[in-house]
Amino acid sequence: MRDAPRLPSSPGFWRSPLRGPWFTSVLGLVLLAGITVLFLTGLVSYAAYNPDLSPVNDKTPGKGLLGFYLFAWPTDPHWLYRLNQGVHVTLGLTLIPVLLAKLWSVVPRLFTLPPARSLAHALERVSLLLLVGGGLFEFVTGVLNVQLDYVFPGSFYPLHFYGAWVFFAAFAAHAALKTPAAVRNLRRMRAGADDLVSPRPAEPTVSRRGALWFVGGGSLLLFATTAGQNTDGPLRRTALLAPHGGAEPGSGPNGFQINKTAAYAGISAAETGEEAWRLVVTGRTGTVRLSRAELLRMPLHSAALPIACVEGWSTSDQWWRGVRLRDLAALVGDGQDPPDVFVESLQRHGAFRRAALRANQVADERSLLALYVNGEPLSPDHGHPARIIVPAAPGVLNTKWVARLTFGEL
Ligand SMILES: Nc1nc2c(c(=O)[nH]1)N[C@H]1C(S)=C(S)[C@@H](COP(=O)(O)O)O[C@H]1N2
Ligand SMILES: [Mo]
Repeated sequence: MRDAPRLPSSPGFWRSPLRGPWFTSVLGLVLLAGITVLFLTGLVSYAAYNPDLSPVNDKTPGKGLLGFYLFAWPTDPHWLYRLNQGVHVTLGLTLIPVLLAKLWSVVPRLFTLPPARSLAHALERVSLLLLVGGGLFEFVTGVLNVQLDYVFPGSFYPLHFYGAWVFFAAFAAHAALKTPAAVRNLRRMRAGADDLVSPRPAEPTVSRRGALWFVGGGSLLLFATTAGQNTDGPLRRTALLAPHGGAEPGSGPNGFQINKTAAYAGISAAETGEEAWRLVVTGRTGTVRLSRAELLRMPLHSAALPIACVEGWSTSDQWWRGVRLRDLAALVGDGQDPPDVFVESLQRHGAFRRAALRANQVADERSLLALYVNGEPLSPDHGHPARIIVPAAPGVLNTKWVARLTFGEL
């Protein structure tokens, strides 16, 4: 081979005949739609924590104006967070092959010399650095959180949240500049002169359409091995990419996914037993302490609600049975128009041992302090003797091993 260019900055170095405006444009338009949905479901997911309600709910304090869009998270439809987070995580994983193929398709541009021809060109390249760096950062932090179960306890949220704004700003600018040309490129299949087209292409081993099928097949495979984590029937076993190594939930009424076990949370049988455990409820008119037996003498109600975790897994609806939160509010003088409530677990350490629920969540008659699930007392790992369950709320607000409810003051 005479004169084979050895440097990635030489135009002839990149030889794949697949590269060209058509291939890059197809992938770019898929990402335009997909990443927009990821950004929106991500923002919604953050709002679902009700972060402006109480500092304990807010994993990114100091967000400032970036919280401009927050709203009171509703309780209807009851599967709202399950759907939103399922879409966010499943779509994010499914887009990985598309993102990688898109980066591969434009990689020659990374090595273009001179690095900057003008100030405008320099600015464009810096924005591309934010785009590529931000995109990789968001996908990597997201996958780590889903797969490794809180590798960065607490700090995942600010990283992923601020990263999303930086990435999406660069993404929006890039989309505004490139979308018109991408749409034109799709219309005319044949590539004209373009810096992505190799000046000395190698023999093709696969057509452009074949390559797209390959990328799409990769996406489909990721989808098929992820989506099952949003069920708890036999389909759950198809979720090969769901977090593993956690507690085996076993079978029977309590046989659905466990996030943190009682042992992990440091909850002992001694403190949850009939003798020791009391629920402390405080409100406008004072404090009452209730044993489990006393709770069981209150009116019990049922609600069919899922657990849906930020990590992207969820259960189908489980039958919870327990005391309505608003009935507990009524015990301490807050029956009419129940206020917000601050929930505390027996657990002494860990980010999820406390949570605040908004008045609309307390008022919903499906919001329970659950004592039973699917007809049996809660198992230790699912929060025995009592846990919170609220329609449409993220799993993190469904506090287990509840010890104290404080109505009104957060
Ligand atoms: N006390 C306490 N409650 C908690 C947690 C926790 O770590 N400690 N984890 C929360 C999270 S993140 C989820 S997704 C749900 C999971 O409930 P499960 O383990 O019963 O499925 O519990 C929530 N309640
Ligand atoms: Mo969770």
